[in-house]
Amino acid sequence: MYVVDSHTGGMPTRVILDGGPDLGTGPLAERAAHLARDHKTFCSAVLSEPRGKPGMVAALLVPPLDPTCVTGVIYFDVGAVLGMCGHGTIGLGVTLARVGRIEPGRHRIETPAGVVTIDLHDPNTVTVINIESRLVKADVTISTPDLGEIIGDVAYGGNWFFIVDPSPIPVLPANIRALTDAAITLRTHANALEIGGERGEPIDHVIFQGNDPDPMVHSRNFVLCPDNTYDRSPCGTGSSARLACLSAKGQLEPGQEIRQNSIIGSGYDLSCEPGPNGGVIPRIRGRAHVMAEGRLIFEDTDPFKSGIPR
Ligand code: PYC
Repeated sequence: MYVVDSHTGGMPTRVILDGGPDLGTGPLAERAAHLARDHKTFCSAVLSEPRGKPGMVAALLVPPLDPTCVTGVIYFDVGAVLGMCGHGTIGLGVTLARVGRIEPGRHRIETPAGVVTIDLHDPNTVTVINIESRLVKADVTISTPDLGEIIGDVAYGGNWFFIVDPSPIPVLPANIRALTDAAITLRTHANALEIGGERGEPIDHVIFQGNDPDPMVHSRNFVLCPDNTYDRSPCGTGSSARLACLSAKGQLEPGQEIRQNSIIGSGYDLSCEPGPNGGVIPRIRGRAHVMAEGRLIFEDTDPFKSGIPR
């Protein structure tokens, strides 16, 4: 299996250029469901330790249905197959350039959530123009014995988010453990209460918004991912969902650019335009760096060839 590893603002992406399972030729959402249902061992082998690392997202390249797309891609972390991944798409753009598959300029990429566009500005800088993102339900109250009453927004940005602003816990690196525990508790309660998408889609990510010490930065976030690790980047799909909330509440003008930092201080430049269905079309500009290129080997005699069970 041939892979290239990159990181986007500290968040790792492993692009699988060949050696993945055959998922057929159907719509990408069907192929993603097939991956989630029938290839759990493959997902764990690629991303769990010892071959993978906590937080890592894989980008499995597949043939696109839409011939105008440079590739199709299915993203997954060790907990779930994702509809879309913003940091992964920035990493994918930089990786495709590195292996000589794209030049600077505009390219289309097919994902299970829809076709996204990237602008590759230079070998490390990519703008993602994401699928239409939307606020689904504003000011939803969730009560938990540990956290009390928490108010947040349900929003979609290619994945399903519960966004809490302001965070009940300061968004500081020293609080990553406490933020992780609180976010897992909230997601568990949200899903038990069936607070999610319009068609019953469960919440897969939780965001806590806080202030950033830099006055030029709009806010700093903590994002819990499906694998129960936190996003080292400000989360591209989460930032998209957040843009949809700010825009719906009249707190962001079309085209207005804001800087969003992650809990570790890496950042995206964000803006959005109105979308055709009442949501917004987000633009996410960030930087990625390729770190490694190689073949993953899974020896039959290796007791951890499927990864260390979680
Ligand atoms: O950047 O959209 C994102 C993302 C999703 C999960 C991890 N990163």
